[in-house]
Amino acid sequence: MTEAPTPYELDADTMTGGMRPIRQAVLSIGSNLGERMDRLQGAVAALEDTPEVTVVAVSSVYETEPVDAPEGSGPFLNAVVLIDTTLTVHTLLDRALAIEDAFGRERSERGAPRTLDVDVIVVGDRVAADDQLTLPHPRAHERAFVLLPWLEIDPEGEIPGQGFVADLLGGVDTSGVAKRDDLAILLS
Ligand code: PH2
Ligand code: MG
Ligand code: MG
Repeated sequence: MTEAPTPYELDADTMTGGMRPIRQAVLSIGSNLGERMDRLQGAVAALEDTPEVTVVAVSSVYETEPVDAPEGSGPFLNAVVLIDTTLTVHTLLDRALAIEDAFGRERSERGAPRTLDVDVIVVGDRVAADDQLTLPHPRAHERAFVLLPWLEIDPEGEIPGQGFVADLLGGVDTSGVAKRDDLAILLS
């Protein structure tokens, strides 16, 4: 006999109205073109202004060597932002892309220098794959420029299917990631 589906298992991305639970999400922000620090600060301010998003913590700013980027790409400034949100993953992604657009990102070849990149890394324990969005982010677990800032603000951080951030960091090269103590993203 098959079991009856439990009526208590809710899907946070398809349920309607004010019923959606608050989930914690992790965003990676980066810039390697123009006024890099202004872009990161602007991105965080825009997140703070987003309905149904509460910015919980922002990491230090890290200067990072480009990974998987075209020859001659300049260094990035990267940071990680923790948010609480009731948005669906697709609305959150739309918001991330709108923030990129607001800061003048031009969409060209993959890996090309970007004024601002806002990547959704994890949303709660959501695992998803469709044309627009793969969760967790498929490369985050091997990227020191994501893991190191993330660990700083979320020591218990975990990537569903991959493991704890603290453990994953043991398997990646962190030599290209340096904290910039002279820079800071401010919360309003
Ligand atoms: N983003 C990429 C590709 N390479 N390298 C660093 N250091 N930081 C980034 O944010 C980054 C990258 C694609 O989004
Ligand atoms: Mg990216
Ligand atoms: Mg991106």
